[in-house]
Amino acid sequence: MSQPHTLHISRSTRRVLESASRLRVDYVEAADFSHWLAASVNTPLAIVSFGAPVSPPVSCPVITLDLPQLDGRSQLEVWTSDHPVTVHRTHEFSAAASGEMLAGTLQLEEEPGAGLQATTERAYRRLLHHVQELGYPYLWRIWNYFPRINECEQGLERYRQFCVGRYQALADTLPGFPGSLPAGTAVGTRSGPLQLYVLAGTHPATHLGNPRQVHAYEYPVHYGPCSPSFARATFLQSDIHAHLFISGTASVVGHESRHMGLPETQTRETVDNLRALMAHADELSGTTRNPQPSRGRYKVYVRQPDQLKAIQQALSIPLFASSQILYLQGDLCRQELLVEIEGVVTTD
Ligand code: 3EB
Repeated sequence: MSQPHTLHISRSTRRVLESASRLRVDYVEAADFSHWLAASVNTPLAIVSFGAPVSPPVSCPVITLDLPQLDGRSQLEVWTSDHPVTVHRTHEFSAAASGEMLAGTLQLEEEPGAGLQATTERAYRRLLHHVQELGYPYLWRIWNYFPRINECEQGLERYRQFCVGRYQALADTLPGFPGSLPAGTAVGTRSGPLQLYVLAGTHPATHLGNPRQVHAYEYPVHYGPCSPSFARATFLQSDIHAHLFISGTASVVGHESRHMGLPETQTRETVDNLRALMAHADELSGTTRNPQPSRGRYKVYVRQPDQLKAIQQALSIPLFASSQILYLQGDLCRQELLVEIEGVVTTD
């Protein structure tokens, strides 16, 4: 008799047979969340709340940010997967893994006298340790939040201290730095600890620059002793869908802030930056986008609530016609910046 037949499936074939898990992000009215969840075929990976309570309680990471929503609504940002989700938790780190992706959050209180630089370095070292240990070493997208971002402490602005701590941890622990840095956001909250939120994967994604801007990780030293460690966008493609994660984008051309004191003009400059970034991503991925991007979910951070109307006015354009926009009050990393826009554009 012949040996029992064993079917060997190559790794590349298996990748096609076992389709990738589908990542989704939705903005859901907090009051409708129970109904929405009951009707959804997907499982939550992470929920970001801007002050609204999350009911029913979920086992996945919940990140509560003190960034008031400005348009009178109370929405949750809900990340889901269509594959089974496994939750991991230690006292400081909480994560949900699904197939080849993981959503994780790490929060650290600033101990009196420690300094934001040291707190940030510690937070990033631990974050990297956890995602590497769980088998998700590739960073796809990172959000950073902490209070009093423009205040000076121990002779250095807190945002710049944050940049030094982040740089020191990542330059030391992230293979391929700075080319492997993902899309990022750093925004000032009204209160709270240092809060990091990350999407990471078992395989790398593609990180992009913006043709209208200098890489943030190559900013001149004038902006702080260590440059900001993030890419302008990250492109993630699987056999079933593609996401473009767009970093916090502001009225910065080259490396200089433009249009001091003019919220509407800053918004238009920001939109020009977004268009350049999306065109660049299309070029690299070889797709031609329809005049309307497929499905956009944008968060707009507004420094001064009384400038909301002017900013909304500037965003009433066809580019956002098939998108959802969440307006949040947050402080931005340069004193003169009045608005910053980040987003996820998804093509199925
Ligand atoms: C800029 O272009 C605006 O330090 O992680 C945007 C997004 C900005 C992320 C960060 C900073 C960060 O430099 C500021």
